[in-house]
Amino acid sequence: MSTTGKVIKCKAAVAWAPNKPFSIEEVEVAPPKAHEVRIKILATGICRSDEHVVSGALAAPFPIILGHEAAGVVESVGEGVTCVKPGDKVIPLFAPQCGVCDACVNPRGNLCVKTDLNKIHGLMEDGTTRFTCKGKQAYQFINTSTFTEYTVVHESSVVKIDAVAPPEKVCLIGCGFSTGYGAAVNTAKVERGSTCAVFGLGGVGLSVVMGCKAAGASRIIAVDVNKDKFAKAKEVGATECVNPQDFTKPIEDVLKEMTGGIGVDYSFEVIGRPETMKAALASCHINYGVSVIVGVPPSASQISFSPMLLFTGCTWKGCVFGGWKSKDSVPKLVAEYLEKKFSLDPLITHTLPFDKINEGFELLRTGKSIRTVLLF
Ligand code: PAD
Ligand code: ZN
Ligand code: ZN
Repeated sequence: MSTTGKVIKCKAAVAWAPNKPFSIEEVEVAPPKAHEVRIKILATGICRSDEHVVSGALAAPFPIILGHEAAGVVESVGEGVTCVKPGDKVIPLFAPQCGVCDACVNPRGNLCVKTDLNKIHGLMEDGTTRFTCKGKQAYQFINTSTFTEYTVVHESSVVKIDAVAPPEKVCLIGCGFSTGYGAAVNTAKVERGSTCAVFGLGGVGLSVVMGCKAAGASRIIAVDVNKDKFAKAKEVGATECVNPQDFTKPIEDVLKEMTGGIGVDYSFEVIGRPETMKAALASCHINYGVSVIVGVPPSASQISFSPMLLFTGCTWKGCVFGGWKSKDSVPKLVAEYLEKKFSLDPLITHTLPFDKINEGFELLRTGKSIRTVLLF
């Protein structure tokens, strides 16, 4: 029996309030309106950005259906949608690509105006959402919402991928892998023979390490307070691992010493803390160092730092989704994965049924997982 045009009742993990476990609830998912697409989610990863909303670090409205790193199949499309059709295998795009705004037409840009990342409002373009739970509207999350059996996204936030791609792996191309890898190859433009430092060795940080390695960096110094992350970091390309807690002096001084007093060519903050953002900047070569903020800053945070660091020539920048134009790049990254140009296996430490989502978040909070993939 076709579900096209009808409300679908299905299971979703609803976050009712900050710092509370997810509740698996029956939700009603409305049919897609014009230029929208309803997707059956097949697999979704758990990313620290979801946890930032649960912990309250990243401000968002509640109740909300989180999740943004997924792969699925198109169930139905609204009027006017031509980019995908029912049955297509797809990846939802938390960084949309409308194709016509300033950032989309500029080759240097990728932060489309349709993004919901600046100040998360959790609504579709008409000011409503497609989710109802217990008679209440549940908010959507950064143009995606994937902790649900079905979701609805705008057509600028979905792209078709190769039908043979395994959803339980390529879901990571929807966020963690692409974000980290792209931060190295697109945003920093790491050069062959260079020295890099990567702060934070979660799924995103390890993907930065992979990007630095692919770009030909000769030294990749991996920094984390959890030494259990070091073996995996070395497996994917780190040449040295450092735990800041093993030193009394600041980590930037440790990194300067390790590089003969000059600092690294490229540094990446992949944690989401103002203090480590400053330390990553201060670890760079004072003249031509480039430091990239990848970790999501807490909504209320501010940074004070010596402008001398920028005056002497350092570059401090950030990137969303690794600087990739999402619609153009995600199908290509999936194709490269299928051609075995990179592996996602080292990033996936746990696979759980969707119902065990709270267990998956606990693995992230306790530092035991890199990526947990939830299967429906
Ligand atoms: P994760 O929690 O799996 O990894 C973070 C790592 O940082 C862990 O291994 C921690 O042990 C380590 N860490 C924590 N505190 C420190 C410290 N003081 N010094 C050194 N290491 C420390 O997260 P993730 O890999 O899923 O995400 C990393 C960040 O990237 C997070 O802030 C997330 O929100 C952000 C992100 N940004 C984008 C984007 O588009 N910019 C996309 C996806 C994720
Ligand atoms: Zn993410
Ligand atoms: Zn755009």
